[in-house]
Amino acid sequence: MTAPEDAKRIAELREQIRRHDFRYYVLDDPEVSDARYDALMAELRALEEAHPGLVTPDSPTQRVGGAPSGAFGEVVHAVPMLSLDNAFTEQDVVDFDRRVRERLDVESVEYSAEPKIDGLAISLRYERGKLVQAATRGDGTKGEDVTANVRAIRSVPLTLRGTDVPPLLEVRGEVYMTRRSFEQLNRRAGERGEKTFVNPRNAAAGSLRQLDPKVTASRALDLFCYGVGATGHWPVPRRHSEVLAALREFGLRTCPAIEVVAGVRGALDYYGRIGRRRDALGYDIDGVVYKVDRLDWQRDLGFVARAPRWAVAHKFPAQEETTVVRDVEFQVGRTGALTPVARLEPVFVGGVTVSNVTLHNMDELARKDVRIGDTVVVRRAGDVIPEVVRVIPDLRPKDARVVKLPKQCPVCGSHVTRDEGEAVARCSGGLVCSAQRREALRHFASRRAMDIEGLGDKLVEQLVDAGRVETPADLYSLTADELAGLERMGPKSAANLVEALERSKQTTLPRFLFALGIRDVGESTALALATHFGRLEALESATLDEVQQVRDVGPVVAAHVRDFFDEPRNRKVIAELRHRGVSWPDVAPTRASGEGPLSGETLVITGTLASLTRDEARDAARAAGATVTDSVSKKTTLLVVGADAGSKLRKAQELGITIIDEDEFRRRIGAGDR
Ligand code: I6G
Repeated sequence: MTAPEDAKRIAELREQIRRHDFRYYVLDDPEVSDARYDALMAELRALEEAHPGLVTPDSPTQRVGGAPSGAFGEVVHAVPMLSLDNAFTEQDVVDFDRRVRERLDVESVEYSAEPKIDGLAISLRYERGKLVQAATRGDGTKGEDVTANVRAIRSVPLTLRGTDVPPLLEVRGEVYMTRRSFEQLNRRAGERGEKTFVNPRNAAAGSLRQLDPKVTASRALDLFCYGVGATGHWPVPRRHSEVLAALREFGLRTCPAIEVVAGVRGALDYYGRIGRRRDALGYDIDGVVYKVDRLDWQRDLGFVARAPRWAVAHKFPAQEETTVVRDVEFQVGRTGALTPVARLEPVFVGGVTVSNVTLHNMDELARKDVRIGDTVVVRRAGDVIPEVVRVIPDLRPKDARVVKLPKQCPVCGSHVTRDEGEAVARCSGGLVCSAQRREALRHFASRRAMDIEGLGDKLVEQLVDAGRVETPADLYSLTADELAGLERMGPKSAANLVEALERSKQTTLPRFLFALGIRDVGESTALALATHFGRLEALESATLDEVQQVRDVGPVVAAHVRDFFDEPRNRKVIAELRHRGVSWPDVAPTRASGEGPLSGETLVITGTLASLTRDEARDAARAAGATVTDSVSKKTTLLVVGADAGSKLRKAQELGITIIDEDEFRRRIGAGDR
């Protein structure tokens, strides 16, 4: 090609690449594959190498350029970068809205609502559509010049889109790292023995403040824009939401979750919705921001000190806090497993007060190196159980105590064993140990097991401590009179409990097997055992080899099952339970024939089931003889539908396939009602 043709092609390629960047980063709707995009970039690079005179700083090939700088220069913001007032409660937001309406003397206000990204505030300066400077917030008046590094962020356009770009535009936004990129970065750092980052925000900050832009380029940073600073002669739209729409047209990325909401009700509703989606967003947010949408009203409201009167940040409860470990104690579980539990100085985190946190087992405790007296970071995200994220070594007192595994069970004094290579230590006391008895009884009574309504943890504790109940069979000899004599028990609740005990006697074989609390026999294994053998007697007399024939039962679980039934005390308890009237209908066994209640069915499961995970349901269906597949086709004979089912349900309806709900599915596999 001649030079003029090359110049034309270079311009075309740059234009195409910018368009693809826009579609990918701003619209989230790419038009071409990654491979096609890479090919366009490679072609542009080759042409620019052939014609170095045609290279321009805003070419997509020039994101990472120049040698590492020694330091960051200082930038004075043309318009200061303000801070936001915080609201921590609904009442704070109600008060904010009332102040806004009173000052404006209006009935109701529309707010632009958006997630508050947990990243770093940044200001980008575009002159005649070209990115000329990027600066951190700093103290709000002066920040650091991070232009070279911000150019390396792929979602930041080096040139604004369109023919009508303003001569000057300062854009404000938040640089952040997605959780996925953060995890990848930390995994790689861990593999290389390098220091890892504490959270995505720190990783983003560390990456942006790299002296070598090549390092920043390798760190998958992102940007969401949330407003403007200096705007020169740009005819600024009339509403904040329109400003954001205009920024998107210029090729700048804004958060897709932004909405305009009506009044304080709309704002609080938005807060609730975003809060529920928080974990699914893929990036960390620490609240939502409400801004008066009309810009003339924003001007009327003005500022107090360094914060606008027209905006507020409604914060979520912090998900991480620091506190002190007062002690570490060991709890004994149903199977005798000793679990170290940290007793904490109570701390309010993720919306609740946390005073105890499990440390899982000795390996986990050693990995985190938690000692008594340590200051630790505790995290509680959403409904996830709280955890100790890490110790803060600098705050470790000199007399911090290392936690040792006790030699004796803290409850019954039996010796503690820990097998080679096992993380879990166990009390060897079996049902002699009242903690194991208590846990075994709690499990027996639980909803998914015998479902004895009203037999709560406290009551079990009282009955065990009083020596009244030693085995599950003893529960069925309790009378309303003696129950009514217990603490916090009236005659009515005592009568209700006796009734619940009576009701629980009619059960199913899978529930009964699950309730026995055999080590490693969860709900799905119990179901598989029940459908394989059909009758309890068949399982009781099965050899180790025969138990291993059950789908998904390996040698370890089979040995636990065998050990359980070989123990005379366990057989005695089972006999007593049956003697007291616990019974179930037999299940058609799949063992002999390979046949089961679902033999011949080709089954698909869709949506969320309430009582079984997807894997458990698949295992159970297979154990009942079905062939389980992922997608609905003409071969499918049965569709099991849970909550929020989508296209599979529609397709099955179109094909006229039999559709059953979870309860019917449970009935067909012999698992009984939920
Ligand atoms: O720090 C901020 C984060 C997010 C903001 C902000 C924002 O809007 C979504 N908006 C303003 C006006 C300010 N700081 C000053």
